[in-house]
Amino acid sequence: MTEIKVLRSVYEDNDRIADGVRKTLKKSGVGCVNVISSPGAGKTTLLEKTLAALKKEIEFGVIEGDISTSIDRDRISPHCKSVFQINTDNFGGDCHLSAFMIRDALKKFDLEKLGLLIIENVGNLICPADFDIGESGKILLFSVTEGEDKPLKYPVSFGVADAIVVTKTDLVPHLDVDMKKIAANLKKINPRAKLFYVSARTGEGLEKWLEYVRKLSGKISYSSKRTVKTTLKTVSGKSEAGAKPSKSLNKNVKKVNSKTRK
Ligand SMILES: Nc1nc2c(ncn2[C@@H]2O[C@H](COP(=O)(O)OP(=O)(O)OP(=O)(O)O)[C@@H](O)[C@H]2O)c(=O)[nH]1
Ligand SMILES: [Mg+2]
Repeated sequence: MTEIKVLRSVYEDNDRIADGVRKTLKKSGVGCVNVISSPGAGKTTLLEKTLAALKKEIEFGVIEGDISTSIDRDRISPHCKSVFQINTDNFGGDCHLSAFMIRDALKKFDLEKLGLLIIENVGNLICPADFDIGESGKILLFSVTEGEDKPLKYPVSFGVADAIVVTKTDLVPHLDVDMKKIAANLKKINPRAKLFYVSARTGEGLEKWLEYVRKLSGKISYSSKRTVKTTLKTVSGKSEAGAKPSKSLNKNVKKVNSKTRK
């Protein structure tokens, strides 16, 4: 039973610090999103494209989270002056970021100048969803190579997301993936999340995603930690729960599915 007490204490301490982070961000009027996915789903690539497209409009800050290396920070740096790398192996090698890491990292930013702080969490589809880091919204990336069943198998991560970005859609014609099943599973687990289907490689779907990011910048009204989901929904307008993959994507899938059945 001692173990349960320790775990509760870890979460309570984290939540308390996360509330402090949120207060600080709110005071400066900075939106903050926590980007979560399994390793390699395309977080840094999507961020590179997003920053390159919007850096003249929005003053971004980026916190990169990884167990070790500064590879992602170095990829983001050409597009953003304010990037800070957190390596969790300095804190025991955690598979997720914690609120105290963000609290300390905020000291490196001129918050008054920022419009949107983007935090790329450690690549992991389980632990980051359990740790509030003071964000105003969670964005989950899920690549088409991961399998249609993943929303069902990782319901917590998919369930807490305010927006879900299905990535690498350019690969669909080469895969035996059922995009309708993906859409149905996403809707089943999280009917309120805003859905995007994008290819960072070809640019398909990026415009809609960029429009969403524009709306997140600087205008988020923070309330308390667990109600931030509602807050994001408000700034993003009407919920697109259950959005369907684009027509061209469906066409590609049909083509490939009929090929593979032969
Ligand atoms: N075909 C294709 N490949 C992509 C796309 N986006 C990312 N990739 C590739 O996927 C791999 C992983 O991309 P990253 O952006 O590093 O993924 P990540 O989620 O940041 O990875 P971690 O930080 O290690 O968890 C790289 O080889 C990218 O080039 C895409 O839209 N299409
Ligand atoms: Mg990355």
